[in-house]
Amino acid sequence: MSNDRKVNENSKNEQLETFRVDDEGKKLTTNQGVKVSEDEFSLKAGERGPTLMEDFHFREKMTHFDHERIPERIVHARGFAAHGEFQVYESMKEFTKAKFLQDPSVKTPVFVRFSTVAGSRGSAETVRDARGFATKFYTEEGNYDLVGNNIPVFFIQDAVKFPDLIHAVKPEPHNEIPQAASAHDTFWDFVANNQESAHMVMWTMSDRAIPRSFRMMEGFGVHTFRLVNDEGKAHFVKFHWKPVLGSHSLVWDEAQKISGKDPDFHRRDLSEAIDNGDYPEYELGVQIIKEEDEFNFDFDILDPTKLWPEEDVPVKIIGKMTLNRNVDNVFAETEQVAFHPGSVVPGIDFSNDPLLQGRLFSYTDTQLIRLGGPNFHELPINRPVCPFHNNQRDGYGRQTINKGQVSYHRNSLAANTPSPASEEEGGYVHYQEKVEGRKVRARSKSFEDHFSQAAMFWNSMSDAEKQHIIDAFSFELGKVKSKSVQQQVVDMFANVSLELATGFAEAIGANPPSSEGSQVTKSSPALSMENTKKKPATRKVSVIIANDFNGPEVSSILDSLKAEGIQPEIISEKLGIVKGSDNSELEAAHTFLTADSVLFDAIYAAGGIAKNKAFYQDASSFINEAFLHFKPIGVTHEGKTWIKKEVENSKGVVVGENSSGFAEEFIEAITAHRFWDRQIV
Ligand code: HDE
Repeated sequence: MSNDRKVNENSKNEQLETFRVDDEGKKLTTNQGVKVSEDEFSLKAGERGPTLMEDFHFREKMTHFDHERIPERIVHARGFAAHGEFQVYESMKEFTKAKFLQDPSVKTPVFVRFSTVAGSRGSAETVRDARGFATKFYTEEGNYDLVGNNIPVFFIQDAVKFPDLIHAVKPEPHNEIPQAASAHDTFWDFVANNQESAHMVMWTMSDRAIPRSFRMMEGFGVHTFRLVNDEGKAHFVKFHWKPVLGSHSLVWDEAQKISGKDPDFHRRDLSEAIDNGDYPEYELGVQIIKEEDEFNFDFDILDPTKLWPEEDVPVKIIGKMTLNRNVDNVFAETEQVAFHPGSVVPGIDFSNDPLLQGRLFSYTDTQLIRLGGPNFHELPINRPVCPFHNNQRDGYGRQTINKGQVSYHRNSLAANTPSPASEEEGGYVHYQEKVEGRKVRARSKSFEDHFSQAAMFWNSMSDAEKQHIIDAFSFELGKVKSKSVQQQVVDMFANVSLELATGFAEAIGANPPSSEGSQVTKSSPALSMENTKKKPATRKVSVIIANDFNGPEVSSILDSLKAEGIQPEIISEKLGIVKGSDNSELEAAHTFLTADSVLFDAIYAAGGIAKNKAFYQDASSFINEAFLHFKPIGVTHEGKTWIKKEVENSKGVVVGENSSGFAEEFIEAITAHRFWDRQIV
């Protein structure tokens, strides 16, 4: 590996290191560096007298505090991030000249911020919503931002409608209700009157909108971009992130309860996984379409409400991203990071998707108000790892001290530097797409079909997924007060599926739809999470146990779980040591007061004898709730008496004594994650 590469690989961390400060063990000073002798009492004229203006320490401390908040993001306010690295598997030279996609030995530092869209900064994380999945690649040619979502399509086709969409989904202005939820009149009124939203609404009403973890969801660039190679040849491209653990979801009842029990569920999951060394991994995939094939599809490839079915345009996996470092300070890193879909490097270019074109304006504009001026690129988290030089000067918060008298181009006093770089020298040259047309405010005819892909999505779902979608519509529209809006939505979604629209019309007491329903029969198996990868690793199992448990057998079962990367956590009568029959010890991390069934992927009722009879009741309702959420349940020894008969004989409930056989079967059940057919019978 050459020295240059090594510099790139380490440089973001090294660069951030110069800004990281550890205050522990240091003397307290003012921001001017003057040591402070007293920090509990302001300066007064006499012990009972008025405070004095000359107390510079008080004034500085209070002023800084008064200005601690910055405006939260207008969308995606609630987010969490991590550092990591990206490596390409094989050179992408055939398609792009982007340097970070050429050499498998190059590790490019990345920073990824995940978010919900609608909620404000303090809102719960397991709400029904799309998730942001924004990646900043600190490449040696400058920063490249892939600012995507966990859903491959969007609600609208033209950026000019974005303020309307967001006004409709945000809390209603007269009472600021509801927080972080689309289950209200204005959102559904927008949907019914902007029918291009149909496809994305199918995704947000599906289980995709309640992910189990940031580590278990896909990411999509959504728009069509271009890859351009060193001969100037372009291909259309869509970007995908595929989580190595597969994509998995919560169930709606569980998601709502977690919002109260642990509103930080997703950030806790991500940061704990990184702390444990279970680094989240995602493979980067590309779908590529030749320029000459632009019009060979039954949808317009520039339309952001359409995906490219993976069965028609395969996803080529080209590299892997690993998140391996938590942030040190959420404000300085996660909050101050500024993404921009227009941050591209040579070899990656835009398409004419009208949603993308509008985003290219919005992101800089929003940072100006949010980060307070034009120098946000100088914040440590936003700085490129390569040098940057230009004639931009001054503004709020300027950190660079530019030397010399020249700050303009063209000049002779500095030999006309900084000088533009030719394409050969790495200068960014826009792809020379031929464009002609009249100035019109119009929707292309090729953007007019709003329902075929929404129907394809429905057709691709498993029975359980379909039922969850009907339930989600029933919930959301059940919260809508306007009968007219409810009916408009029923009639609209009959164009997607009669079964769907009739299903939720019935639940909300609306009239059945009058339309014929959709004639679309196409499906795309890749869209169903039923077909995703399933792995037991990093799944959390709550082990319910009391004193006198069977020491040797339980510890052997726990060892087998851990060997698969499963994470058992002990719940008992009180925190601290629980003693086994053989005097072996386990440490309880939770009680029924501090933990909740919804916070675990599976339950293992391991037995023992409790002092307090209430323990059995708590254990039984804990297990019952997991059962209703279709989760794997394992029971051994006295644990068998804690469960109801109908639970015992159901799918995904493993009852055993023999530790090796039991462990194997229980691990198999954990790998399956959920047993939906409990619901269908
Ligand atoms: Fe965004 N979006 N967006 N968006 N978006 C923002 O930028 C906008 C869209 C996405 O973690 C804002 O820095 C417009 C699609 C993510 O910091 C703002 C339109 C997709 C994030 C903005 C869209 C996204 C944002 C708010 C319609 C998926 C969070 C704060 C044309 C491909 C990034 C900010 C982070 C954030 C505008 C639509 C993804 C206002 C005008 C489609 C992941 O600039």
